[in-house]
Amino acid sequence: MSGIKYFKKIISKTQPKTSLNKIFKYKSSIQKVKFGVKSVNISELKKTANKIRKHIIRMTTEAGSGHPGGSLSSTEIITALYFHILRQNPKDPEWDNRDRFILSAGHLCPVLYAAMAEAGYFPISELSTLRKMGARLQGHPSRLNLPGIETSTGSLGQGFCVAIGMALAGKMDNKEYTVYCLMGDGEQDEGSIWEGAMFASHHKLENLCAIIDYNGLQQDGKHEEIIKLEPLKKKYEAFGWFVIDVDGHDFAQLISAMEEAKTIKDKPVVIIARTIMGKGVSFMENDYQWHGKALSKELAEKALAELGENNA
Ligand SMILES: Cc1ncc(C[n+]2csc(CCOP(=O)(O)OP(=O)(O)O)c2C)c(N)n1
Ligand SMILES: [Mg+2]
Repeated sequence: MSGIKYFKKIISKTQPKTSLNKIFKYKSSIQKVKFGVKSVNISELKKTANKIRKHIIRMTTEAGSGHPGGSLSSTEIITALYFHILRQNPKDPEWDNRDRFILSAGHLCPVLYAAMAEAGYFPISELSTLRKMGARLQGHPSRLNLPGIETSTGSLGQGFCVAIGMALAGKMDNKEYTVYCLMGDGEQDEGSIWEGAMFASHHKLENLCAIIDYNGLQQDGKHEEIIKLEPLKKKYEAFGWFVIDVDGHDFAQLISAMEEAKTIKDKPVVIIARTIMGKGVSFMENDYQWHGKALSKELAEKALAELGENNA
């Protein structure tokens, strides 16, 4: 039996039939790279990431506020999750066996909303309602407002701890889902991260995959000027985690790390994804002032023109 057929057989026991086509939509694509039992179309993912970047610029400029810098640095991470890794069904967001995704760095919600809209959770036109009164797309993800959001986040450190609780519950109930959690590198300054890290390895939460958007910057500057992070890999290893270090803009590396994470036994996994704040827009790259500020209409046009060059 081929890898794909075998994977389909296993998956079809747990996943509604309607989403099977979506899961394997990259199968017949031209530029194929093999990862385990699934193929991935990297050029398709790049196009999707480019669309998502443009949504991020448009929606934050329309709102006049928000967090574009980290949203742009984590675009490939979120795209890899929503368009290759996560077993979810946008038409059935409460499906019991779905993989859980928690955006612990809740301020990065523009990239999450853009990916969810592109994946079919809600209409793309709704992206223009970001941060508007009464909108479902609040300035930080709100579980009560938007189906598909697993837990409300925004207070740094908390989403990670909820993700750990969900992984523990999944393990206790013998569930097949994996819990994925995206954190910021500045978020590592929170004490609750390290309490959670100890707890997760103590309970051998192999169904937990954390990802750190390591863009080197946070709200007020470089983290080595605020609270030194290094040696981060050694710290997580000392806390009992399996650590994978990757280029966070390289789909091949990201997806292979996420696939490898599924094979690790008895340990939670953290992927340290090296990224660039503001990635994709030359005048935003590596500048912490874009952590939490929207572009003016004029600058947004410039940014969209740059992104339009490798249009998707
Ligand atoms: C508990 C808590 N303290 C402070 C904040 C305010 N805050 C939001 S994002 C942020 C910086 C986080 O840095 P990082 O995780 O690196 O995100 P990036 O700047 O790269 O987007 C801070 C201090 C918060 N949301 N929660
Ligand atoms: Mg950061």
